[in-house]
Amino acid sequence: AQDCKVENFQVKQDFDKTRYAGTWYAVGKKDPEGLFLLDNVVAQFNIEDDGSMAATAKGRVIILNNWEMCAHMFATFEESTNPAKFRMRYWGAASYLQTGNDEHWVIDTDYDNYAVHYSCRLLNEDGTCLDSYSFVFSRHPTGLRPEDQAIVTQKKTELCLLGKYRRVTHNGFCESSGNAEPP
Ligand code: AZE
Repeated sequence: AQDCKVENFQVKQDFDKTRYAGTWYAVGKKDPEGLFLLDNVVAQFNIEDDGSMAATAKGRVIILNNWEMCAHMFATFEESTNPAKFRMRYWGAASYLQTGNDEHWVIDTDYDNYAVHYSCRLLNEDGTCLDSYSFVFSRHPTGLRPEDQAIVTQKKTELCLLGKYRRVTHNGFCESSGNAEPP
């Protein structure tokens, strides 16, 4: 019962962005094509005064001529008819970072421990995804609780991405050597 068509992927029912707000540590990720956040990825979701969702994120990146830095990113989210499906406009604190406008789907979350995010950037003719990225988030920097691991594995399978994730390490890179300028 799995055709891997993006339009058939199930997202979180009755997603509640208020309960989603706060800090999430990326503990797993599936990379898209091209430049991407490497590790030490922490996202902070907020609800603005007008009720819309916004976020900031940090993560280690390597840009230009192998310049390693902590990317400080901002995002605003546009809602759709499905409360768990957003359009994310994002940009970097510095101009040489990435800007974009990606899908941002919340596939599953219990709000207190884990979340599975998904974004397809490019569809194939048959409706499957050609270029996607996905984060497994935890409220705990140490990782997922054992009882959440099976759920997350199930969701990876439903996204047709099982085996394509890597662990995201947290070693404090974005807490110290943060905001240097490139040479
Ligand atoms: C996400 C959480 C919500 C806020 C943002 C996120 C994504 C950020 C990127 C950043 C890429 C930066 C690069 C810089 C050179 C989903 C983690 C903004 C995809 C590649």
